[in-house]
Amino acid sequence: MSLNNATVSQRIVIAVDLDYFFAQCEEVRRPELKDKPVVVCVYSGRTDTSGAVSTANYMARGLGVKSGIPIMTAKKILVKHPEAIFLPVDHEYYDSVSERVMQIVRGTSPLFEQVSIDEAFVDVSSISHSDFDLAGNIAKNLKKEILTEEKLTCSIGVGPNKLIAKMGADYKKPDGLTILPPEKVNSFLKDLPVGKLIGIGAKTEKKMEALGIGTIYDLSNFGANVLAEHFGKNLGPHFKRIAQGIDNDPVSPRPIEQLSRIITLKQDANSFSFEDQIRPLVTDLSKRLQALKLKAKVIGIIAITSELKTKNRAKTLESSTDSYDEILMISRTLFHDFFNSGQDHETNRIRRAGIRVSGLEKTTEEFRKEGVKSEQQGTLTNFLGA
Ligand code: TTP
Ligand code: MG
Repeated sequence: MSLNNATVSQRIVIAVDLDYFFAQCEEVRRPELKDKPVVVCVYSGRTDTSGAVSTANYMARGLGVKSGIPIMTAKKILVKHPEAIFLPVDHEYYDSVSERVMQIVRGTSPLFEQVSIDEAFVDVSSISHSDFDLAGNIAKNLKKEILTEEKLTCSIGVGPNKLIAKMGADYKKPDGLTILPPEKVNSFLKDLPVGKLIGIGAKTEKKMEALGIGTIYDLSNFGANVLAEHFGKNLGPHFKRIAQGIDNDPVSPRPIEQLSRIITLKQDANSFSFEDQIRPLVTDLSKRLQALKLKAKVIGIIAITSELKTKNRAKTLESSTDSYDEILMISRTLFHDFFNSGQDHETNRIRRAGIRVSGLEKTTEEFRKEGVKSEQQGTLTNFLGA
């Protein structure tokens, strides 16, 4: 009986996507940017303006700037906006913000899957008791917490699976919340153009248009055989299923691979004179490791030079650690070696410094617990099978 209930209970997935992520991170550390067009760029280095736009804030987007366009084009679009700000990407900083946000999202439920730097799914079926109203409240609280803790807005979709949750998150941006219980899925999907379906790119959309498929509704009613003929025997039926809002892909937690913290130094340095500024990073990392019941096999330092070049050094340990003292001691040695190794001290003058721990392993205590868990599961399976 209870097995039956568990089988039929409603799955509820939350999809979180941070708004204009890189550009919003820039606004957080420089609030004066908020009322200006902000364009974050990947400079290729050939000329001052060669490269592409990584992302832009909504003010710049409103004027026509989009991810992927050449920086030159963005400059032309914003030529009448001398207040517009163009900044280079700062991956280390976005990584550390992302990691803190993901920590908040993961706090909702351990059934958490991070899919990109600014996007994650959480399966909240169990903690919401499969109730969409409760799941909506969980989503609202999550938005509030991310805003309070990190001053960032995000858009959230709540749906019966990952596909619908993700489409809900994309539906209203920025700062959106779209709740799609199963009874609302069909009316939500039907009038949207097929190009809005996750997994249908511009090329496929064009091909579908040629077949007379304009909306998701058209696709959901299209003959599976004809779709298979045009898109292949796997993809054709897959497109039809997603147009019907069907997606059985579970939220699959992935192990955390690394944690890092980085700061901008009070002043550029060419020796390890900033240990006081590094200590809080080590405290933070050591606490995070302990909270996650993980230990690091590799301790590394990140040094970003005055010319914004990122340099990394790392040491692999004999046995993994989560200890503040050990992480600090190794970081200290790595920084000393880093500064002493430069032929010319000028090239090792750094503006930003960070610590990264990787090669993360579960603590023995966690392994033991997992062992017990899987034994219990085994017992349950045997019992049900008997
Ligand atoms: P997205 O979530 O796709 O975009 P976004 O967060 O900037 O904007 P939105 O409000 O629509 O969610 O991507 C996350 C980050 O990934 C983005 O801030 C910058 C980076 N990115 C690129 O560098 N190049 C790209 O073409 C895209 C799409 C994203
Ligand atoms: Mg985003």
